[in-house]
Amino acid sequence: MKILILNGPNLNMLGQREPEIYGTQTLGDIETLCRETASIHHADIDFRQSNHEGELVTWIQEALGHVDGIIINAGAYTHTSVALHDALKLHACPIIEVHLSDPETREEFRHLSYISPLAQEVIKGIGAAGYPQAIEIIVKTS
Ligand code: CA2
Repeated sequence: MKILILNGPNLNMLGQREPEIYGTQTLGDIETLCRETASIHHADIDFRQSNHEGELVTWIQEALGHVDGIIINAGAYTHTSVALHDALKLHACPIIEVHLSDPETREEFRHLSYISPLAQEVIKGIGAAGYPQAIEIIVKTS
């Protein structure tokens, strides 16, 4: 089983600022957590981060037919990107949307998600723990 885990803009800065919102773990810590969970289930993960919308779109396109599930924390692109929505729509595999914080309890501009209509589940507000939970969901449903 192969799972693509995508992280959007500024998530490479995790652990350096705003720990009260996003926690103290770095993206590297989250990747380690994901690798541990994936290995328990003999799953293979491709963990990536980009600050560029087009690069994320390309990675989603390249994964067509090669992955059994996609986990995405699109960062701020969650609330703006029709391009990510359109790219994800090409996939028939399960898509799980993850957020460290709960965007719906924050500023109004974070309330709209272009990812949610395509997501089998949205996991939010539980910090880094949302990622292994998303892996478990994909493993169980595939
Ligand atoms: O809660 C989440 O996971 C978000 O996807 C994080 C995004 C935000 O735009 C979404 O509304 C919710 C922002 C990630 C920025 O991460 C930073 C980490 C450290 C310092 C500054 C930004």
